[in-house]
Amino acid sequence: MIRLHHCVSARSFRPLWLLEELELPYELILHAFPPRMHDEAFLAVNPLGTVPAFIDGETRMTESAAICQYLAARHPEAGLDVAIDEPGYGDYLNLLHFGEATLTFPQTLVLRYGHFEPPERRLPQVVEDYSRWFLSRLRTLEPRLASGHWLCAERFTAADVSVGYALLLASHLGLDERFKSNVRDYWARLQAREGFQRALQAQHAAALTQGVSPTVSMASC
Ligand SMILES: N[C@@H](CCC(=O)N[C@@H](CS)C(=O)NCC(=O)O)C(=O)O
Repeated sequence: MIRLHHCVSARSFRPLWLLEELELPYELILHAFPPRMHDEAFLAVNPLGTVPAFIDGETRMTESAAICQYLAARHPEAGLDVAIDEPGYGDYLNLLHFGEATLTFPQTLVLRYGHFEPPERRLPQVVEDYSRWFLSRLRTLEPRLASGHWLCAERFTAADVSVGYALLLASHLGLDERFKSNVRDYWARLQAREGFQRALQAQHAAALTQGVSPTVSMASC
């Protein structure tokens, strides 16, 4: 069975959400954040010490967007993948990776210098600069979302999960108040999905049964 190592609301939420969208069986292992500090044995699973760590038979992966791409491609019948011969294929790959490489990256700096570092090392200027950077990158989605409910291929895909996670993280950072209208509506549509709601419930239940705090830690990314 697929095994996913996860911290509450960390990037491993992407594969968790996709697993729920696909309704696949999986084992969810919750770690307190950061796992490398709380569970030395985890370094044998992922020497980087980061989540996600994803195991499917002989396959081991540690990049959240790549795991989404893998799962969607392995289950094409669900339509969360965009096939190589579909017109939206390039758009799909671009947006899937945009979610992590372009959107989550500046948020990591906001987290670190706004929440994670001890007060004397916090840098409000970095927080504001990278919040703006994130929001300006996000604004590039506005015209795309004016003409469609989802990002590409005229349906919900793994690219929406990838970008959707960046919106979830933004909401934990209070940046959702600065979303423009089309992104705000899109974020509401994403949250209304049954797969998204089931993923939230799964992480909450697993946290409680595995003795991990179910509360979002602002340091968890
Ligand atoms: N690019 C990777 C980043 C993975 C990553 O940095 N995960 C964070 C949580 S969001 C983590 O585990 N940090 C713990 C640490 O750095 O020790 C991905 O998208 O999965």
